[in-house]
Amino acid sequence: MPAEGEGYDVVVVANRLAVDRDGTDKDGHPRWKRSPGGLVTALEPVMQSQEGAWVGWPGSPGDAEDAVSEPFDWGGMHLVPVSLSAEEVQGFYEGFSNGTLWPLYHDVIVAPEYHRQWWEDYVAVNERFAAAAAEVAAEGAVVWVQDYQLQLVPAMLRAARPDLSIGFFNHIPFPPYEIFAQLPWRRQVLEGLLGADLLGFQRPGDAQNFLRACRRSLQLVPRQQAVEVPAADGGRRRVTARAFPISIDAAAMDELARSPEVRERARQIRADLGDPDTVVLGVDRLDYTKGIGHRIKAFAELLDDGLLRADETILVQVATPSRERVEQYRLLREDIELQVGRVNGAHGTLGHQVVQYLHHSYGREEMAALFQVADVMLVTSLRDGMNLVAKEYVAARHDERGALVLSEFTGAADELGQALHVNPHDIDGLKSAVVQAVVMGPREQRRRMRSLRRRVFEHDVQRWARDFLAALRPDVGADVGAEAV
Ligand code: ADQ
Repeated sequence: MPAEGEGYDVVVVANRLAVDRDGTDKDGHPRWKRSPGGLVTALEPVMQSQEGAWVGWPGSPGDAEDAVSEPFDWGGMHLVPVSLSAEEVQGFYEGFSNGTLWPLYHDVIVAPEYHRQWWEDYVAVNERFAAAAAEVAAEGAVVWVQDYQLQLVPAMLRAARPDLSIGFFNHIPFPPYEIFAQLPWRRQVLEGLLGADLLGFQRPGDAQNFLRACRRSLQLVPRQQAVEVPAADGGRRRVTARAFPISIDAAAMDELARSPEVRERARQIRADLGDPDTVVLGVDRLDYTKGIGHRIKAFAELLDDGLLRADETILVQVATPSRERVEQYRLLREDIELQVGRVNGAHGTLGHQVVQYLHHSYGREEMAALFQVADVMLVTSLRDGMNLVAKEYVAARHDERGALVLSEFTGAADELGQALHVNPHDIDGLKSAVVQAVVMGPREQRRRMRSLRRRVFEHDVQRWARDFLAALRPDVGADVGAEAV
């Protein structure tokens, strides 16, 4: 524990640091830029208004030549890098996190692999994150642990520092017990999570799945969204599990989308696409959970059936490169690229590709422009904790136009009732929804979009952080409120 009066009052522990490496300055020192994504946006104000520290992996192996291992201050935050060796990146990150837990927690869309060495790396790396957090947290601090890579950290941290208030948020689904039960280390994972005071999930169903797993595996009886576990002082401790659906910085997306530069860029993109009648858009990390293949299949069949015309319609599919060293992701990329090639081979003409496939990452401005070009936004995940793309699309549509087709297997579907909900496995149903979206008139678009926008603006990421922290520790939560209003 730090000496009295020292240490940080709020500590975030996440797989990745809040910054990404941005080369080296002229003196050979590492340069950093803020990581994209909502988590940093949501938590930065809390970190700056309190004494805040962020513990995370800087993104390259600790034995790499340009590895960073010393804590440093950046943008009003204290950043604490956790080093991973190349073997640990393989066993903990690519292996147990992305080869075991990710598919297990996403309805076993591909088969999870269970390897004891991966598990050992997961334990060892979780211990390192917990030790780093224990070292920087002030007496009685709030520590907020993020996501499935770090499920053992809450209990490890509590053992070292019983004085802390510990929260945990799971960004991905928590599976039904019948699936979770496959995990050879299911008890250890549940016990790891139960080290927290408050566990946040995306949907109420995820919290219920977790509480059911506690009952089935640990014989703990849930009452009022909580279970009681033995405490270090010999008494009992309550652990609450509730839904806190994550969101986006809606005001920032709205402002960006309204800017003259982004509007101009949207006009230019539409012109570059040949000014088609209908632009259909998909934006995803290239991941097998996102149902990209299902969506391309439905689109291709609509062209085959003559229900969509190749000279009037374009599908733009942006697929961000992701986890490229994991075998399943390499296979997926090959599948999708083959499928795109087939559709373009069958329906393209000289100078016109009916599917525009982009395997790139883009800046925020380009994304905002793309959202404004999209008459129809397709989100067809087979399983998705939340899906922020759906919310970003809505926030970008200040013109109240466009139609959102949204898989019922996303967390976002619980909130976005006025989207066109689909079961992506039902290709005929998906095709009908795409046609309905393409022909939807402006009045209906406006009616639906208004309701969607209301939801996203009232439940933004600032509110998410405030609600979670207020439930964990009202004194800290109140402070977030002050920043966000
Ligand atoms: P992801 O699976 O990564 O997140 P998602 O919620 O859609 O999924 O977030 C992706 C983010 O990356 C969005 O902000 C999106 O705009 C951005 N993005 C995607 N492709 C991009 C590209 N080509 N260029 C630039 N940006 C791009 C996990 C869970 C989700 C959960 C989030 C947050 O799987 O279910 O919603 O965490 O909790």
